[in-house]
Amino acid sequence: HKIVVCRDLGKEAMSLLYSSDHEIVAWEKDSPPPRKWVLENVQGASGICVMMVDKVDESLLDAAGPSLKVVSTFSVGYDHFDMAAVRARNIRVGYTPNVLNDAVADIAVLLVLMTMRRIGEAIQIVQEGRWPETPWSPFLLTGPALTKPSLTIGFLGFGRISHCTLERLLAFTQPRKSAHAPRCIYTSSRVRSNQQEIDNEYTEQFGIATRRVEVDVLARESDILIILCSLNKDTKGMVNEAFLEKMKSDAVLINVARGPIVDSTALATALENGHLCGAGLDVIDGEPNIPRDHPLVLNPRCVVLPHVGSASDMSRTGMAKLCKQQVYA
Ligand code: 8YV
Repeated sequence: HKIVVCRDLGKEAMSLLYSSDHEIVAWEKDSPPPRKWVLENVQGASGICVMMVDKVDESLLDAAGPSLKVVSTFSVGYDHFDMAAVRARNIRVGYTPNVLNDAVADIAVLLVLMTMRRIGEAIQIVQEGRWPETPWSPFLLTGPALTKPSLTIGFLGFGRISHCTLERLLAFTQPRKSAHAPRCIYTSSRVRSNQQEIDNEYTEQFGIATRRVEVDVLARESDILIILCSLNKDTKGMVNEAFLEKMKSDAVLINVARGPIVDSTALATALENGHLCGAGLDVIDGEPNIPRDHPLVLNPRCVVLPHVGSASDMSRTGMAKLCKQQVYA
């Protein structure tokens, strides 16, 4: 079989690929291949390994032709796939769940801590040499505490990474069994007839009250609101002006999912008007073309990271191996 690999997947995964009997055509660079290269090389391929930035659309599937059996992406998200086109051709999709749960959950917690404790602003004071003229005062750079009694932790989307994030956050909050224990609320696109049963199981699993709520309850009641859902036509722009207006003024908003779920203009306005304590974004609409004068980059209450959620050595190696395995499977 001919297998086209659209990036250097690292030593381990690449040598596994090359040690097979298949014909490997690889763009062995860190930067994405020109679209022209992809369209020319996928012709007659049985499998293709792609990244988040490589669009899997009609043009790619047409260029590959009827030989194509599987497209495997080096990501857990597959919003870069035209799934209707893929399904219509009976092509299998590979992706990389689980291996990145811990790395992304770590970054979610990091952003919670950074935004609640206003670390972005604090770093700026030191880096810009403003410390000497910033007089110490008792409430300089104070923010909400994770030990706040009855803290409400909200998740927009409650899958594997959310579970890992919640588990970590509970190490910072009031004890699970105390009178002021935190609680968890979440939204889910799946409507289940046994919802109560599922929430009881979650409550048992995490040791705190956990229940599914409607989106506006999530916006209104969360002290920490973490976006961890997939990007699709329903979630695109879901965190808009109306959503942000409902949020508590001392809440933090964290996005470790996909940029377009949040309306950046509405978020910048909300932060400027003091509608929110802060925002932590590992992803942002329009990435990577984010100029340094982007209103969210300029806002001291907003921490913007260049999409590094899964960037631990272990998870990226796991993703590379799984991406390769999915093609072969
Ligand atoms: C990757 C991600 O950095 O897995 C995902 O969906 O967003 C990240 O882990 C990116 O997708 C690399 O292709």
